[in-house]
Amino acid sequence: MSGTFTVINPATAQPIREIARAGADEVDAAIAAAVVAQRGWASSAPLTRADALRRFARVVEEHVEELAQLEVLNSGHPIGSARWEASHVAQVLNFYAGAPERLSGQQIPVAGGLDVTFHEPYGVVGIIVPWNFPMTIASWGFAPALAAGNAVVLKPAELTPLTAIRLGELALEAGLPEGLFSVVTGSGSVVGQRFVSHPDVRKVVFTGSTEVGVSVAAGCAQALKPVTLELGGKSANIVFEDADLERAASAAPGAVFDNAGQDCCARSRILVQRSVYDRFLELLEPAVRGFAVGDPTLEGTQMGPLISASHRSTVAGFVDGANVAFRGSAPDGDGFWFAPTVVLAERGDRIAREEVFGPVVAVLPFDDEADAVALANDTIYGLAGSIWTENLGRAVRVSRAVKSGVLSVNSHSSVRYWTPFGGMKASGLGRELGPDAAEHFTETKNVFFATDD
Ligand code: TXE
Repeated sequence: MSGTFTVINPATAQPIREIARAGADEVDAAIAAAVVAQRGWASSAPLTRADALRRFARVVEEHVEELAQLEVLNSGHPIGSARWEASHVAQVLNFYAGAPERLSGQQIPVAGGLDVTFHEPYGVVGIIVPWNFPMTIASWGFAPALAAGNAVVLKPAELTPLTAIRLGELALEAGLPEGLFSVVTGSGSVVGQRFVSHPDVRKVVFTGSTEVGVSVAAGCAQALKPVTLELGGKSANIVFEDADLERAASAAPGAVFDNAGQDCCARSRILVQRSVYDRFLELLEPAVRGFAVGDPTLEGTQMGPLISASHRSTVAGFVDGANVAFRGSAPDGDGFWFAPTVVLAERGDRIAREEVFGPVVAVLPFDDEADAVALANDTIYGLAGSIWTENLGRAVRVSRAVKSGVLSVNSHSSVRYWTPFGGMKASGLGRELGPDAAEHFTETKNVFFATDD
């Protein structure tokens, strides 16, 4: 071990626990154990793997409240959101528990024999997770990876390791073989990098900043190892003049302030057609002021604190000098609080282009449909987005024209575990979740059996 690090409750700024900082030797030991466990796991019957994942899902279900309380403590997520997240992990496990028996190959017509394909697991998969949704993002990787016959080594973010550690313990309680799913705590530059460089880790899944994602991808390229990247976003919430403005305005705060804006899918740019711009802002203001920010342990809380003091300074830096239209409220006690903030922005402003990852939204006017599409696409990112209109043809045209991986019309939904999720452009590579995710953790093997004597 290379010492420990302290985990802090972001709502109180108080230390919670010391966590071991793994060195390269511990990472290598976890990978070696994973190699051994994976052989047995991959050769077990599909039903055996399915049953094991269903048991894991059941054990997680039985611990939803405990996991949720841990997430409130470690990440400051409101208790209602944290319960949803813990239940979501169980649902993701249940969904991919159906995969082992469904990973069918093909039989392809050939002359002189029989040609079949197999979906072979990679072996050991390394999953690197950020601090914003510690449990859910981890499960999007480990559930389909395990279902496809891989072993998993998981690295949580230093700021938020507690639920991942607990999930590792619950996997063992559920009867998953020792070493099959290991949680290794420590720094990105040691543990995460070792996943990238270790020859026995055959695929890497990374969620985090675009900058680190690019370096992880470069390392994986050196080792010729596939990588899935879920990176940043600057998603547009496009409100046309023919939209139901009341609904659009009342839904807008949740779409950006949920998880205090620390959400890769946050609709952090609201683009409003100029003819309804003033009216929309009038409707938005009470919705923002009414957003319940406070103690995350309380049932009615909609938004908790930011994750750390240093992240709060970064977020505050975006608002310095910006044209703030109005703000919601936040507690002033200890903890990394930041009030929801609405900024009137110009195209080209830093606040309109860069990911803030905090409860700050930039509102910009647009002229017509073509202008809305151009403005929505005027970003290096392409993760999510929403389109508010009562015109069906426009909804179809604009949703095809916006270059984002996950769009929603007259709603802000982004994540359903049974539909694909992921970004275009600088928002990432590859897709998670949905019907094909387990297959993404396999390589196709083609075998020709000669039948002619
Ligand atoms: O991310 P990092 P951070 C954005 C967001 C946020 C900023 C920084 O704007 O403010 O990134 O967040 C591990 N090799 N997003 O610092 O550094 C690290 O330990 C391998 C957006 O948390 O990218 C952690 O487990 N791994 C994003 C994970 O990578 C490394 C979500 C993410 O850390 C590593 C998170 C390395 N060299 C942040 N360096 C979104 N949009 O969802 C670090 N890590």
